[in-house]
Amino acid sequence: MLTVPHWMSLVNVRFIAALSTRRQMAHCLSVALLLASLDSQCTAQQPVQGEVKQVPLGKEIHMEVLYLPPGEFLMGSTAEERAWATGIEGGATPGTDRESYEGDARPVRIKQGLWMGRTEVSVGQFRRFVEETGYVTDAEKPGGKTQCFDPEWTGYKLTTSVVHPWEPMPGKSWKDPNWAFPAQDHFPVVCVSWNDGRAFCHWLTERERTAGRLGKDLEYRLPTDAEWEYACRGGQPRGYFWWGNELEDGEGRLNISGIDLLPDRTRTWPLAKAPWSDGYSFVSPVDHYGERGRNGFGLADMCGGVWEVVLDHFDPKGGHEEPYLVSENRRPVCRGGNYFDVPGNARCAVRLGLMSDSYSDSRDGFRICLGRPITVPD
Ligand SMILES: [Ca+2]
Repeated sequence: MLTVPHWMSLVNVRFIAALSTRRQMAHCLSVALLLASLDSQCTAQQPVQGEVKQVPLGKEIHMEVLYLPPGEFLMGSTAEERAWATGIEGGATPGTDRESYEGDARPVRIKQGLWMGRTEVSVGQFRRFVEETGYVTDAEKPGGKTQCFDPEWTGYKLTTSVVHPWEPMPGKSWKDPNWAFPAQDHFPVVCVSWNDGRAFCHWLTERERTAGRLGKDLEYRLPTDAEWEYACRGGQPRGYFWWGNELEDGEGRLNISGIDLLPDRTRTWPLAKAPWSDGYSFVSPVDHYGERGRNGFGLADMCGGVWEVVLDHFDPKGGHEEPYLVSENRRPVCRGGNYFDVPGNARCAVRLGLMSDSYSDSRDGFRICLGRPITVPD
């Protein structure tokens, strides 16, 4: 006797009963079995949370992306969290608009699963892109500049004026971000703009399609503002950080402004800071903190490390569920805080707008994702 697939119980029984011949009945059942078999194949191919895909970039350099299922989270922050950010532990400057850019916590749905880069794109990975394409970043173009640390900086003089240590510099780039130490392949790439990040993603998409490993239903791109925050929270609906609200529990998990001496100096970053050493005053290698530095989705350095430029443009009222892309006054959003930031500025909800699509900085890098294609206006 033929076993009727489970889903057949959903089929209109009267329709089956009304079939006039055994032949029609047999045809109906064979179609049903074919559909059931296709369905089970789809189920077998459906990735599961945390599944890892290794993406070869050539010359034995790889990139890891992890699968994030669809889900819902609370995007933004509460008044209580924003007060913490500018308080004694958070250390962010009070009285600015900055925290308001997060918007009040509201439910946001990620409707389609996506694959997210385990780490920020590294110098070694970005080098593969430049080697294959000859790409010239915005900072390297004629007249280009990138914001770098000024080695002459003597620290804030808070009673007289605030002089920041970051200066637009010509002749500096991802190849030489003006560190006081040599750039290394396992550091996150910095001094790259939104344009540069998108160019990397375009290259990777074309490379994977040419190799026959990628169809038209997905593309490598920058994550959207909402996808980034969903990824950062690592499956927790909300919290100041992906591990929760306790700053102390962040020890050994991330690189922010801690009690690390600046190279060749007897001082640390000034102002409020994490009360422990994270081992680095500037960038640390990607995924340096191992399992303890990975969130519930297995993603490393979501908070701290370097700012991550995302696909959306900046709306000061808060991030959007669907990509927010404009044609004029384009200011890409960056997320997650950086090695120089105080804890209050490296929370999951923090978002800032960069000056332009071509702006770059030695505190800013990017992370890629593999997700549904999104059209960006010129
Ligand atoms: Ca980061």
